[in-house]
Amino acid sequence: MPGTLFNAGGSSIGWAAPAAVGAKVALPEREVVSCTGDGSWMFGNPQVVNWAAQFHKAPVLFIISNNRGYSTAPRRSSAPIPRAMPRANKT
Ligand SMILES: Cc1ncc(C[n+]2csc(CCOP(=O)(O)OP(=O)(O)O)c2C)c(N)n1
Ligand SMILES: [Mg+2]
Repeated sequence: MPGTLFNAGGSSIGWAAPAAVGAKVALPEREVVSCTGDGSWMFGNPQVVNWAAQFHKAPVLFIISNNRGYSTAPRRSSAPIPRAMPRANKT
């Protein structure tokens, strides 16, 4: 549905989870779903996000794609130094 899918407008990881709680506080009658990678989830300070969601009574569904690490960033930036790849991505 138009106007119902949002992102940070750039590549700012960590935005999705707190933004989803903010959206739920603003529009409590709507269902809010947040989709992130596991690295992005950790960047969003999950303890604070979960606390804020409870405090404001703003339940949100978090869907986290867990590949046990950063995949996109190291693949691009550390190609010349393969041993710099995070362990979780060496499997
Ligand atoms: C604020 C911010 N810091 C750092 C980056 C660089 N960065 C781009 S993708 C990424 C890793 C994302 O990890 P994850 O969410 O697990 O997704 P995956 O690459 O594993 O699919 C990082 C650190 C960024 N885009 N924004
Ligand atoms: Mg990941």
